[in-house]
Amino acid sequence: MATEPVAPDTSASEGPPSGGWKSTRDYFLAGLVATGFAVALSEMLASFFVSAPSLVLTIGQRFIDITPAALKDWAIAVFGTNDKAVLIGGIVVVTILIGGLLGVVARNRVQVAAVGFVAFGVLGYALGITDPLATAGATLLPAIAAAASGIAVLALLRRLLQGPAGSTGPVTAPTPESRRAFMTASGAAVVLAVGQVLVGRLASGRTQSAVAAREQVTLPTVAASPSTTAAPASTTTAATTAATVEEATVAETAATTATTRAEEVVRVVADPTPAQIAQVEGVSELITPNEDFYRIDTALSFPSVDLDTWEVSFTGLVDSPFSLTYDELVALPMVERYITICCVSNSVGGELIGNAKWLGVPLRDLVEQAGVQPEGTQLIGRSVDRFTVGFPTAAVFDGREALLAIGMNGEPLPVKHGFPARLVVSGLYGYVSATKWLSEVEFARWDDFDAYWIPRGWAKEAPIKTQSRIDTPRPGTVDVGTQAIAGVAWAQNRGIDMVEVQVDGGPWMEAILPEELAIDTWRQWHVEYDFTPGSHTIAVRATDRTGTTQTSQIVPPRPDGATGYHTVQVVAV
Ligand SMILES: Nc1nc2c(c(=O)[nH]1)N[C@H]1C(S)=C(S)[C@@H](COP(=O)(O)O)O[C@H]1N2
Ligand SMILES: [Mo]
Repeated sequence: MATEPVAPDTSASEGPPSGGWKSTRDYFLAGLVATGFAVALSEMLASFFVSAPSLVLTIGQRFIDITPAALKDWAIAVFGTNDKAVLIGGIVVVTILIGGLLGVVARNRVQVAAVGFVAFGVLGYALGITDPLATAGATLLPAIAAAASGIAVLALLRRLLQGPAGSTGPVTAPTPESRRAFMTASGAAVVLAVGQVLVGRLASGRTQSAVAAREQVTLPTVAASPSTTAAPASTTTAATTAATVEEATVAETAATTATTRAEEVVRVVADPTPAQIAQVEGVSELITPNEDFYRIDTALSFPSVDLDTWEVSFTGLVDSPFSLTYDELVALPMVERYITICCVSNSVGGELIGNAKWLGVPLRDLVEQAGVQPEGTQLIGRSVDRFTVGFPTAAVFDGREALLAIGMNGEPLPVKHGFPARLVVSGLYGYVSATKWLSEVEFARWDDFDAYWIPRGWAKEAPIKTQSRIDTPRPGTVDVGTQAIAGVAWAQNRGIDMVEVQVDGGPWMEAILPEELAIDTWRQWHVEYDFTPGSHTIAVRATDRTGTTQTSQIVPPRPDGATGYHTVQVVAV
């Protein structure tokens, strides 16, 4: 090839690299292709087995675990909820770029490049095996496949570039024919790699096994209505013991299970009445649909739990440790409760909050069964992915709603919200209370253990602060004339007593509140306001049942929750 400098006649083990810049580029490309192929193959294999971790995801997960809090905050601030996608993309790009350098090395020293790929595989295995669901055998497979396929593809492309003599004689520039063959092979490898990624996505053994397991689950369901004539006898019997008007005690119909479980009881909660729901357009729905519910966790891929082996255990400073299988858990007496959960990272006016009907076993029943000892002042909730929360054991006994939940809005917990079981505690931020994919409830001394977020700069005790949010109007323009100003306010476990709205620093106007659903849920509010032309600033503040009005003082989420009034600027035209 005329444009290519003639390769200096140096031996493969000494002297400068041969072939100049164009050649370097070809070998770099070969390295990129080989590494991309290797990553794609190992990801595809990992997706076939629940016990084989994705090497890319485990590297990402370890990265998240060791990342200093400041970098994490920066990533969330810059990339928002895309931070995980950016991390995964970054890991893939960096890995493939390193592979490109290995390709350049392989031009003269193919063995050194091979060692590089083996190092990739070893590192992948070492990190992969730290995945809580990984088994050694299943982790070896993608690691070996990555190393072996990387070496094989690189060796093949190198051979094409160097021609038959390349393996023995000195490295020479490729002929036009060999370069064409190289480009064709590279293209084919890229196409294959993309295919592997697609197959992997479809197969995704982990997610699918949890999704499939979840679909098999039958929650303790409730008869259509205690008064329905078609209701099974057990239902009628149980209904006669109904505790309150709001709570009918109904036996499960065991719809799809063969056995009748007459003694199993669910205290259902009545659906909201029209008087409890604001009839205002633009306000958040009183019950957040599962699809719209915010999601916050440190998991890069959702932990996939095998229901046949899953257990939740009660351990630590207790008299009678025990564990429950999923079937045993589901068979326990359950309650339904409307509880609003929210994230401490929610900024004023933010969206990291939602309200759901949770079905679960009162945590108090389980803690009493375990017999927590007086020194067991901290309840630690551990997850299958090794996340932890910790809150005062006293919260289980102070009368608040605290559930070991298995159902959300009438469905088994969605995988991303913690299937098969999670904690939900009224009045405590999620990071100290709401363990998803729960595996263990352990009791310890308060000072003996700090849960996941505590060393990362967040408060150890984190009661939810009284807050309110304007949902409508949104910032922007509104029509001149009478418009609804509406939103939600929350003070879980205390209840919202009053919401006030202020426009342009004028008098505070008391908002209309529908009847309260529960002190554990947010409350919708609204006022009608006559907007005059021009720009306006709307502010809101809530007062809880203890008589405390939310503070106007502006503080950021860290360390224990943001405060300040939510304000919205509009221009009426
Ligand atoms: N296993 C696990 N559980 C977890 C978390 C987590 O990172 N891992 N995050 C907590 C935090 S910070 C919050 S705010 C809630 C969010 O619950 P959601 O995603 O169902 O809304 O889950 C909590 N439970
Ligand atoms: Mo959170």
